[in-house]
Formats: sequence, C-alpha cells, structure tokens
Amino acid sequence: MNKIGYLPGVSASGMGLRLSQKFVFLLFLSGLVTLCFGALFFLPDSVRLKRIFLSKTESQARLSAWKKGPMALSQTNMNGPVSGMDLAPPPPRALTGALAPVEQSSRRAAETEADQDQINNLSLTLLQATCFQFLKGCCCELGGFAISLVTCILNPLTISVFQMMKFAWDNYKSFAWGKNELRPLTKNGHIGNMFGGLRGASIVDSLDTLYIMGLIDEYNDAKEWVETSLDLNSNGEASLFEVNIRYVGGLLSAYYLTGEEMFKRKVLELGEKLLPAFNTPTGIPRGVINLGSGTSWSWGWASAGSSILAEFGTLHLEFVHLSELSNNPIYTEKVMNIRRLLNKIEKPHGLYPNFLSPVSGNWVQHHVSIGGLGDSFYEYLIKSYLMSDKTDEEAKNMYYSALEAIEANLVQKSPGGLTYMAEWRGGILDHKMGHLACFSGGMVGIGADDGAPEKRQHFLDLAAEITHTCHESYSRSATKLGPEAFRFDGGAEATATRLSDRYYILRPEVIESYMYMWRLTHDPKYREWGWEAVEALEQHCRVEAGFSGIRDVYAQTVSHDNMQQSFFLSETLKYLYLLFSDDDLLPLEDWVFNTEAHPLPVIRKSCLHGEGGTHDKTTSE
Ligand code: DMJ
Repeated sequence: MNKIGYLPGVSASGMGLRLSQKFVFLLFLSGLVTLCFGALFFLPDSVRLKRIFLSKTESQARLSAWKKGPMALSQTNMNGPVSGMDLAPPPPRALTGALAPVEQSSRRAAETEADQDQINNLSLTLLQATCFQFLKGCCCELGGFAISLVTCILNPLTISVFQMMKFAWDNYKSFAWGKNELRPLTKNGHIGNMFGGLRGASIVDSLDTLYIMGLIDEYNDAKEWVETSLDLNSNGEASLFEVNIRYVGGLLSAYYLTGEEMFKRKVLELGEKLLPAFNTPTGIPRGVINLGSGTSWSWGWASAGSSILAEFGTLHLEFVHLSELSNNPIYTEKVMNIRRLLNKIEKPHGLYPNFLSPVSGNWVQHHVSIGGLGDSFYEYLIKSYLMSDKTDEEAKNMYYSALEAIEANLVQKSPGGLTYMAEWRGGILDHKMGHLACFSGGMVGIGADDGAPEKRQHFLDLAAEITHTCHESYSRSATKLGPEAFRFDGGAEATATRLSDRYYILRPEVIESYMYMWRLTHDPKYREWGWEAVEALEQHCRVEAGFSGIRDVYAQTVSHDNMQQSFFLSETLKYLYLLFSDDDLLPLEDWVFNTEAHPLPVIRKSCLHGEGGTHDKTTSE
C-alpha cells in the first residue's frame, strides 16, 4: 500500500478524497469565490477593496499587468506576514526604501495617480493569476488545485515566484527540452560535462518545485520525460557529487512528494551505478565516475589525486534514503565509512581541510573553507542529525565540534561591524567570503536549537549576523545582487575587489538563508530582503527567453552570461516560494532539504530498520 499520503506539508494532488467529496468541495469553493466577488458590488464606493477590484481602468490595467508579469507585483506590502487582508493598497516603495516607515510611504503612495495605477495592476494581476490557477486547478486534480488557490489568495508574493518559475520552465521547454540547461540569449540548450551522459538536469531538478507550486501540467511533462527519456545507461565523465545532489536528490524528492513508483525505480537504478566510485583503498570515493563502465578517477585540478571534502561529504542524506528505499544497507555503509574516517582523523585546530587522499586517507592541503570545496559537508552533518529524527549523535557531535573550531578560527568581525567567515590557508586567514558560504546563515540557524542550552541564542544571533552580512553584499552592489566572492580587506567591506569575483550566476545561498531565518524568527526583514532579490532578478536577470546570470553585479548596464542554471529552478525559486509561503508548506520538523533544495522526509525513529517499527512509513509496500 502506498503510504506517501502520510507525508506532511505536501499538496499531493487529490490525496485521500473520493470523487464525490471532491465534487462537493469544488462546489463549495466556487460558491465561496463567487460570493466574495459578488459581495464587492455591495460595498460602498469608498471601500478600497472595491476600488481595487472594480476599477474603471480594469481591462486596460489587467492587460498590462498580465504582460508585465511579476514586476507588476513589486509594490506589495511587506510589513509583516502576508495575509488576505494585506491586499489593501500597499506602499509603493516600501521595499526599496527597505526600512522606511511603511505608514508614511503608504500615505505618500496614495497621493499620485500613477501609484494608484500600479496598485490596481498589482491587484488585478493577483486576481488574474488567481483565476489562472483556479481554472488550471479545475482541469487538474482537486487537492493540488485547492492548495494552489488558497496559497494564491492568502499570499500574492508567491504568485510572482510562481510566474518566474513558469517563465523559466516554459522557455527551457521551448528551447532546450531534454538538454541540461537553457541558454536564454541564444535560445538553445547546454549539455556541459558535469553529468556524464546524463541529460535533462533542469527537468529532474525542477520536478519537486513544479509540484510544490501546483504547476501540474508542467510537472506531468517533466514526469513523462523522466519515464520515457531519462537514459541512465550513459558513458561519460560524471561528477559523483553533482549527479548525487541533482539527480538522486531530485528523483528521491519527486518520489516522496508524489508516490510515483517510477521515480523510485529510476533512483535505485541510478544509485547502484554510483557505487563503483567507492572502490578505493579507504572507501573515500573519487570525484569523477563513468556511469557506464564504473571506472572512477580524481579531478585533474584537485591536488595530488585528492578527493574534495564538499563532494565526498555531501552524500549522506541521499544515500541513507537509498538504503531505506532499497532495503539494502550498502548505501548507508558507504557513507558511514566516510563519516568514521573523518571523525577519527586528526584535524588541524579541529578544522576539516578541503582535500583528502582517497588512497592514504590523509589530508593533502590545509585549506579550510565554509564556501566552495567545504560548504555542504558541514551542512550534511547537522542535516543528517535532523533527518535521523535527532538520533544520529555522531553527526550531531561532529557538527557542533566543527562549528566550535570554525568560530574559534574563521569567524571574524569587520571594522564596519559585519560578521563573516574567512578562509584559512595553513593558519593564515584570507579575509574573503564566497557567495557559496552564505548558506551558513541558514545552517547555523537550523542547528541553533539543538546546541548546548547556553549557546542557543548565540547560534541564532550568529546565523542572523551572517545572513545580514550576505544581504549587505547584495545591497552594496548596483544591481542589488551579490558577487561570487566578497572581501573584508584593503578597505573593502562585503564587496568584491577583483574583477573575476563580480559575477552572479543565479545562485541560491543568500535567499536560502533568508528562508531559514524567516522560518526561525518570523522577522519581516527576511521577506523584505527576499523581495528585493525578486525585484533584482526580474530587473537584471530576466531576458526574453528565460533568466540569465550576469557578469558584473556592480555594472549599471548588465552583461548576461547566457546560462539559466538548473539550481535556479530547484533552489533559488523554491526557496523564494517557501520564503513567501506559510510554514506548513514542507515544515522543517518533517523535511530536510538536500544541498540542491530537494526535500527529503525525516526518518522517524519508529520507522528505522530493526527498531520494531514498520519497515518504512514513506515507501510503498
Ligand atoms: C548548488 O548546486 C548546490 O547548492 C551546491 O551545494 C553548491 N552550489 C550550487 C548552487 O550555488
């Protein structure tokens, strides 16, 4: 029996409702919508809601708002949790003047006709998008539709993100279907060399985002492609890490969210193909694998044939789930072996260097970073603990010891008062923080509650400070998007000083931290910051046929890199959507996001093998 329906916080379509119940529910909902709309006509003319929805300029405004897309929504009230009541005219620039008193700007706003037009556009776009969702939902299954409709009505901000996803996806589908990424300027596909012969990275990475947003037709197209065209018998150099986080993670999430057996079959087939990478003297996998022949080797650029901490240290979540689904302990054994070695090995100042020999099991270089090369290893320690329903004590202890070492050696305060995580090269600090390292605000945040009681508030403060610094790296640029790396030396404070660090490739880490910090604190500034990012993405990264990275975040006139990364669809847009959604959409108590933002369910104690519970609440039997 399929038990997927037990998974919390997911809008699995039509879950648990019989046809007759669906019909009654549908009738009830349409009645409710008609009633609410009809009631507008009986309101006095002075009521703002009536002016918004029944404005004289309606048809004109509707048309232009719909054409403008999400930007027409850019004037939304961010002063607190969004609710249906917040549909009243918002302060037009309340966001750009981020912390300006909302009341004051609200009064200013109402003064000009142009602002009033914008307000109308906002509301009509909302109304239209709601109708769009409504009609779409009617053609789909009721469960997904109901959730989409309710989400839409309650929270107009999610509509913007929904529209961005639809735009990114539609263009990928039109111009790059089946390729790994879309090239939005040249309107063609990109294959690259990260996934061996595997194709459709954007499709697999998007499955869960489409599903969560209620883009059901698009999800069905993606599902059909996976079923009929995702060929796992490929020959080519694949990154073990990238295949794991995007393909294994994407398929696992799709399975857990939808209960489609096909995803489970595919992911177990793929998982098996990854195992030969672990055939090394230490069991530490090499970075590159040929999925066809099973031969593996180290990256040419990694010193002395070493493996990378962030790569072999970012397998745990997916591999534990592969064991759960296959009932085969081999995957868990492989990652537990990595864990054991890392726990035992001597660490300089308690820190984990980024390069390790898969042959000798020794560190190769003493470069430590919470950004690229190290990042998701730390993330997976705390998430392994959380995903184990807080039973994996080894992961917990390793995480808090690592964090202690990081705080003692890497965490710095700039002269301007910004907290950042520097990099460490054999004892010498490099006062640089990469965009990738900005995920750590969220990581320290989600780990705060399980730290020593006297440290909890401190961890939460640290998480907030890091997230603030990363936001500063955005707000100090001309585009309001952050550079690939920013520095705190030579007078620099959260800005890139080298030309080669100025690019932004649609990365998610800063928004990821906003999402976690919002969920943990409900401080409205995180939604304000998320909205700034939406506006910046719309203004600088949206091109005619999709979203593109940009070469220089400090340039007034941007130059595009012609690449819509698959993580933009799986992470950046998903985290934005969650940031503006209610907390009960994929609640953090029940779900853990892999490093590519693919949600995996917490494995409850009672469900673990050999503990007397059922085999696995989340699998089909
Ligand atoms: C993603 O593929 C993952 O988040 C990974 O852990 C690091 N980098 C990219 C996005 O920036």
